[in-house]
Formats: sequence, C-alpha cells, structure tokens
Amino acid sequence: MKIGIVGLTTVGKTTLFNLLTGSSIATQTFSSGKKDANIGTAAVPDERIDYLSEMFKPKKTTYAQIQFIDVAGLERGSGASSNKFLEALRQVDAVAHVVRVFQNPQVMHPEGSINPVRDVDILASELLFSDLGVIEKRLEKLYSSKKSQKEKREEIELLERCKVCLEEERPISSLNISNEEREILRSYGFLTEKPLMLVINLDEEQFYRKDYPGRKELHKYAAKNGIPIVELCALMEMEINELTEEDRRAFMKELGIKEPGISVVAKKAYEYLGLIPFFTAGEDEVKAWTIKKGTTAKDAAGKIHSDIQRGFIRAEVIAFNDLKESGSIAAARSKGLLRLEGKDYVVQDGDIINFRFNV
Ligand SMILES: Nc1nc2c(ncn2[C@@H]2O[C@H](COP(=O)(O)OP(=O)(O)OP(=O)(O)O)[C@@H](O)[C@H]2O)c(=O)[nH]1
Ligand SMILES: [Mg+2]
Repeated sequence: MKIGIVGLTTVGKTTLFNLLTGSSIATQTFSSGKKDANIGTAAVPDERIDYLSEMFKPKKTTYAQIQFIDVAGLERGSGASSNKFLEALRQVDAVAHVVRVFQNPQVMHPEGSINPVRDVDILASELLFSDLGVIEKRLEKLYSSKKSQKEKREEIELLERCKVCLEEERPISSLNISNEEREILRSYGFLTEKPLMLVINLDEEQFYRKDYPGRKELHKYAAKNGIPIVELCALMEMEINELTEEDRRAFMKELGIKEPGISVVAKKAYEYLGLIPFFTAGEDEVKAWTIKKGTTAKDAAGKIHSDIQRGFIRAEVIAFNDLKESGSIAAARSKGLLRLEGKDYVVQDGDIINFRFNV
C-alpha cells in the first residue's frame, strides 16, 4: 500500500514522514521548497506477528508494509501550475493530509493563524485545481485530433463529467462512476478521486489537553464528509523514537501515548480502505499479507504466488486467537480448530493460512 503525505507548507509533513518511516530527513523552520519527494517504507507493527514469530522462530519475520511519499508543501493559490511535484502522488492508494494545529512561534503558519477547517479547505481546492489542470490539458489534446475524438468518445465524456464536478468544487470521488469508468480514470491518478484522511499535528500541550483551536468544527466537518481523522504529536513522538526501547516505553506511558504513530495511521488506513491482514507462518518465514475485506481463499493465494492460486486445492486455516489459546498448531489440530476451507472461503482478519496447491 502507498500513502501520499500532503499539506500546506511547514505543517510537519516531513516530521511525520520521519516518524512513520524511521527516516531522518532534515526539517527546517521555514519552507524547504524542496520539490523532489521523500519515499520511505514503514513496517506496520502487529502483536500477532510478534507472537507467531516467538512460536515458529522463523528465519525471517515480515510485517505488512506501507510506503509513504512526502512531497513539498502546497500554498494557497498555487493552482495547477506549480504542482508538478504532485505527479509523485498519482499512483498512491490514499492521501494523508497533514494539518497543523501546533503552536510554534519559530515556525510561521502560511496563513498566519491556526484554523484547521480553513486549511483543509485550501488544500482540497489545490488538489482540485491540480486535477482540473490535468483534465483540461488532456481534453485539449483529444479535441484537437479528429481521429481520437471518435475513438475516445467514452473517455472524453467521462473527463467532461469529471471537469464539471471539479468546477463545482466537488472531488471526483463524489461522482457516481462505474467500474469500467474507474479503469479509464486509473492511469490519470486523480488526487481528488483518492481516499483522503486527515492527520492533525498537535503540540504536547494540546496532546495532553486533548483539545486545540477549531477541534469541534474540524470533527464536525470530517464527520459530515466521511473523512477519518488521526490526531498525533509528530515532533514529540519523533524525539521519543530516538531514545532506547526502554526509555521510549517509559516516556510513552508518561505522556499518555498508547500506540505509536505508525500503528494509529496504519489502523485507520486499513479500516478506511477496507483492508485486512492474513498471515503465513512456518520455519522459514512468518509474514503478514494485505488483502481487501471479502477476498476469497483462492484470490488470497494469488497474493503469494500466481502458481498457488492456479493450483489451489484447499486452505488450511486457523484463526489467530484459536492458535494462541491452543498454544501450538498440533494442539489446535487435535481440538479440531484447524479447518480445511475451499476456494470460496472468505478470508478473515488474522487468519493463519497454509495453502495446499498442485502445480
Ligand atoms: N512544536 C512543534 N513543531 C513542529 C511539529 N511538527 C513539525 N514542527 C516544526 O515545524 C517545522 C517544519 O516541519 P517539517 O516537518 O519540515 O514541515 P513540512 O510540512 O515538511 O514543511 P515543507 O516540506 O517545507 O512544506 C520544523 O521546524 C519542525 O520542527 C510539532 O508537532 N510541534
Ligand atoms: Mg517537508
């Protein structure tokens, strides 16, 4: 899974990127103006993987992974023209919009004050303009060629619909489009078509208080538009991350951070995108795989290898909690908790699966 990090300038995007991916890209109190994207990968913590790893003592343990792409900050009114760097985000699965609410007199807020709903709106328009720019360019090309006008009628009509939608200041995600149309749009990677989540960047004091200017309005806005919100303190958490494991735990407890930022962001993203993990476990490797909710055993097998999908015979399945309670695969088997499932079985969150296949 790929998540793009966007936001106004100096809101803490790169700080968040560092926190999530364990990178140490330099941050400054002024806009970096850096136009090339930072790309990094985060392992999604999962206690179940830790547990399985203890049990199977594999040579390798692989957590689910999320790739994060951090781009330069957007400014009000920069419009389609200066948004070339947004190209790096065309193929992400979701967009995380970082919104500043932290107070920091050393860092200027591009709008001069803390107002999260306003900032969410500004960013939404910038993404809108960016998509509009892409559409206008493409339409111009299609209209200028008589031949493609005939051949690409469907595409032209669809783009015209998207254009009207954007001109009415609505995201493309609000359009009712068929699966086929979605396929046509895919290559464009429209930013307003992507699922959006908000990451609110708090300071320590706001974090303790669990409040900040504009919180109520923001939550109301997000609820109305069905946008998930994550609230965290990127800078504080990043600093804690530089400590030893033991100190880190102590600090997190003291500061009331229940879960590390990557966990919170990953959970929200999984839930929002309708994704779940399943596991494979053995002496060689314990590994988390990510699938869409509702995926059948045979399709899940295809995640691992197309041969396993093609030659699928059965799936040997055990729910994580059943295995944990039994203590071992053998004990679970004798209790009848190890099930044999066919190709249409719908894989559940936390299933541990051994695929039987024939090539
Ligand atoms: N107090 C406080 N300062 C923060 C926090 N997050 C970021 N900052 C500071 O804000 C400044 C900008 O942070 P960056 O992470 O570089 O922001 P950015 O959004 O990547 O900035 P651009 O890429 O230039 O748009 C740095 O000086 C950070 O230390 C926070 O949670 N609290
Ligand atoms: Mg940055």
